[in-house]
Order: sequence, then C-alpha cells, then structure tokens
Amino acid sequence: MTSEATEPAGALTLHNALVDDEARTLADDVREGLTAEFKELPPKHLYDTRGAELFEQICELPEYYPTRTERAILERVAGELIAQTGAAELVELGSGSATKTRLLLDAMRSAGTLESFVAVDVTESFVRDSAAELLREYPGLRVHGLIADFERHLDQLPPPRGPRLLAFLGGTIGNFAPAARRRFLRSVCGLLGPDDHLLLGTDLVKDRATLEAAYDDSAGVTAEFNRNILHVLNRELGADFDPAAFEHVARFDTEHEWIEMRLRSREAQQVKLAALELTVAFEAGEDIRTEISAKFTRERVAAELTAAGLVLAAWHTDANGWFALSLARRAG
Ligand code: SAH
Ligand code: AVI
Repeated sequence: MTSEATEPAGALTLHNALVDDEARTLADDVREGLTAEFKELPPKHLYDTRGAELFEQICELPEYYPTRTERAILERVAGELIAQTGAAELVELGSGSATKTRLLLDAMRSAGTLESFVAVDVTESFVRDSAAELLREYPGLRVHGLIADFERHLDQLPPPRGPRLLAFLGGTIGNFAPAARRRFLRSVCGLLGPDDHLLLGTDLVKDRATLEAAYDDSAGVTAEFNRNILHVLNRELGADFDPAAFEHVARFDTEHEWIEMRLRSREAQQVKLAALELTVAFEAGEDIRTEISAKFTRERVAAELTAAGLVLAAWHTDANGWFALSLARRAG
C-alpha cells in the first residue's frame, strides 16, 4: 500500500486493489452467469482497454445524450455545488477518463478549497492515464488512483483530506441491479462523514425512442461495445465465441424502467470456455443480458437515498428533464 497520508502536494499515488483477485472474479461471474437458466454477465467486464475506448466513442455519439447533458448541468452548477459543500477532496467512483471531473476541480480551485482528487475505476488504463493528466493540469494537486471494484473495495479509499465530495457520475448507478444498488448506496452512506456529500448522476425516464436510440446507435458503436465482452471472454478464459454470431439488442423495459442490453445468439451453437472446462449451449434466439441501465425519477432517487440513510440536499436537471445531478448527505 502506498503512504498517501504523508505524500506532499503535487504527488501521485496509485494502488491496485484487483491484482490476481480480478481474474478469479471474472471466472466466477462467467461460470455463474452462463450456466444459469437466464444467461447474464456483469457489465463491469465490458470495460477492458478496448471497451473503455469504445465507451469514450459512445459518449461522442449524437444519439447518446447522457454525457453531454450531464456535462451541461455541471457547467451550470459546479460553482454552486462547491459553495454548498465546501469540498476540498473530490473522490470519483467509476471515473473513466475523468473528463467532467475537471468542471468540479476547476470550481474547487476557484473557491480556493482544492486539495486532492481520488480516481476509482476497475479499468487500469483509465486510472493511470487520467491521474497522470490531472497531475499535470492541476499543479499542487494530490492525486490518488485506486484501481478497484467499487462494489467490493471502497474500504481501500485513502483517509479523507478535508470535506469530501464523492461523485458517481454518468448514470453508472443505473447499471446496478436493484439489490446491488441498495447495498452500494448503503456502503457509500457509511463512508460519508458529517461534512461530506455524495454527487449522484442519474439518467431519467423519457420516451422509448430516445432511450433505445441512445443504446442502439446508427454507427454501431454500442453494438461493438456490447460484443466486446465476448472478446474479453475469448482472451481471458480461452473461450471460442464468434462475436458476429450474436446480435446486439437494446430495449426499454417499461415495467422496470431500465434499458436492457443483450447479445442474442443468431443460431443454435455451442461455445467452449477452456479455462473453465465448460461448454455452453445456446438456442437460436437465446439471449445473454450484458447490462441494465436504469432510468429514474426524482421521487425514486429521493426514496432510494432515504432508504440508504441519505437525504437529498439539491436536485439539478436540464431543461428537457433528461438527466439529473443529485446532491445528498447523511441523514440526521
Ligand atoms: N464517470 C464516467 C465514466 C462512466 S463509464 C462518465 O461519466 O463518463 C462507467 C465507468 O465505471 C467505466 O470507467 C468503468 O470502467 C467503471 N466501472 C464499471 N464497473 C465498475 C466497478 N464495479 N468498479 C469500478 N469501476 C467500474
Ligand atoms: C456507464 N453507463 C452509465 C453507460 C449507460 O448508459 O448505462 C454504459 C453504456 N452502455 C451502453 N452505452 C453506454
């Protein structure tokens, strides 16, 4: 472990919480997910280096409104959020390339509170590259990169360096199944001290056509992102998936109010996963669910925060009501 508590200003520390552990998680997740009656893979395995690049491309697509909508909200309210929280440390979970992060860091710098930034992401290249870039761009900033699973390793965050703003942007909270989301929000609540806040980005319920286009773009980038998970399994687990034999499917489920991304087998086929000594049979038309992306309302966000011991302190949205940023703190 690094000694980040004693690091001088302008220093970069990195810690990898995954190491060997991660390969075992992939194997366990895949065995469990592909031998179940309804086949499913956890979305975090979409993000190897190629998956991370494809996600970056998705963020630029005309159909994919969440990134630019959240950025526009942040541009408008970052100063107000920092005035309200007095944050000296920004901790970003699932930070990716940390593009929108700059808006918060700029506001902290203008307010004179900026001390440190902690990036937490499962994709090593994202953490290493963004940490190094931010260190260059913000002289004197302490940067800690934590390569970790935010569902399992939040106990490995460094000690806080002042009032903390814990940001979970992009709508990534929507990628949890409901029970995992509740667990996650409770563990976030446990991390917050009386001076700390959570800043949560959530995509909102809207018309089906807009939602489905965002997850099934005309350039086929999201389809490639989805199929990339099969390339991950081929490489990491010696599997022999033919990604072209699976169709990309993205549908809005109105009952659950979430988008489901699936890979649909075009034909009856068998796939071998050598590292698991496992053969998986697919019927023609059979699906693997690779991601859910839940869409929220203000009432749902407030209720889920309350259930986790948090309280909604501010709600910011765009003029269309397409995306929201919620500021929350511990109740009581
Ligand atoms: N916050 C950025 C990136 C969102 S993409 C934005 O708003 O644009 C989702 C990010 O979460 C990816 O960088 C992915 O690598 C990361 N991620 C997904 N599952 C994760 C997990 N279980 N633990 C840590 N990071 C995860
Ligand atoms: C990271 N997450 C919020 C994205 C989403 O919109 O659910 C992932 C994604 N999947 C397909 N396109 C983008």
